[in-house]
Amino acid sequence: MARDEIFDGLAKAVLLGDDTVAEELTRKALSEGIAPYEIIEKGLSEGMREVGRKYEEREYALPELMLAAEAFYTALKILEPELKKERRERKTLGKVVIGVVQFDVHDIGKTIVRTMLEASGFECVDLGRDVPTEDFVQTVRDEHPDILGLSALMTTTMPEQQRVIEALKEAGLRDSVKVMVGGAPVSREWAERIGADGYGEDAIDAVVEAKKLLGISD
Ligand code: B12
Repeated sequence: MARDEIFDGLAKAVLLGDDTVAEELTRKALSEGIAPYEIIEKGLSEGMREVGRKYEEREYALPELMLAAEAFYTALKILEPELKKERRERKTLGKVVIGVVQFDVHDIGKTIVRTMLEASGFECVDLGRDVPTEDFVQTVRDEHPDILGLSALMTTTMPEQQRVIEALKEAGLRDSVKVMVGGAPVSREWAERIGADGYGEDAIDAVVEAKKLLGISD
C-alpha cells in the first residue's frame, strides 16, 4: 500500500468516524515505517480538518463530530507509546503544565502537543480539559513548571487564556513561568495581545517554541 493511500485512508476513517479502519491503518502505517507524527499530520488531522469544514457547512452535526473524535483518539492511543519510544534517554529539558481552558472540552490538539513535547524530552503534567483557572494557578504554585501551555479551541473560550494570565499575576506567579498559548482560533497576534510569552501553530511548532522560550538550542 502506498504511503499516500494510507494517509488518504486514515483521513477518510476520521471523516467517517470509523475507529476499526483508523486502528487498522495506523498499525499498517507503523509497520511500513511511517513516522507517528506524519501519521497524525498527513492522515488523521487532514480528516479532522475536513470534518470541521463539513460541520461549518452544516453537512455534519454533533454526532458525526463525536464519532470522528473517537476514531482520532483510537489511533492516537496506538501512536502515543510509539512517540514516547522515540524519545532519547536524557535529562528532561524542562517541566510543562498543560491543559485546555475552562468551558472548552476540545482536547485532541492539546493531547498531541503534550505527546510531542514528551517525545522531545519535556516532562509534562496534563491537567486535561475544561480546567478551571484556579487549578492552573494552583498547579503552577505546586509544580513550579518552566512553561504553562494553554489550549483553547473556540473563540468563546480564548478569553479564558487571558484570565489565567491575569490570575497568575494576581497570585504573584506570573514571572515564575513562561506561558505558551495555542489552538485553532489562536494566533501569535492574540498571544501578544494577552501578554503570553509564546505561541505554537501546531505540535511541532509548540516544541520549537518551548525550546526557544527556555533558551535551548538543538
Ligand atoms: C472534534 C471537534 C469536537 C469534538 C471534540 C472531541 C475532543 N475530545 O476533543 C466534540 C464533538 C466533543 C465537539 C464539541 C463541540 N464543538 Co467542536 N469541534 C471539533 C472540530 C471538528 C475539530 C477539533 C480538533 O480536534 N482538531 C484537530 C486537532 C489536531 O487540531 P487542533 O485542536 O487545532 O490542535 C492543533 C493546534 O491548534 C495546536 N494546539 C492546540 N492546542 C495547543 C496548545 C498549545 C499550548 C500550543 C502551543 C498549540 C496547540 O496544535 C495542535 C496539533 O497540531 C472543530 C473544527 C475546527 N476547525 O477546529 C470543531 C469546533 C472547534 N467546535 C465547535 C463547536 C461550536 C462545538 C460545540 C459548542 C458544539 C455544540 N453545539 O455543542 C461543542 C463544544 C463543547 C465545549 N464546551 O467545548 C466550533 C467552535 C466555534 C467557535 N466558537 O470558535 C468549531 C470550530 C466547529 C465550527 N466550525 O463551528 N467538537
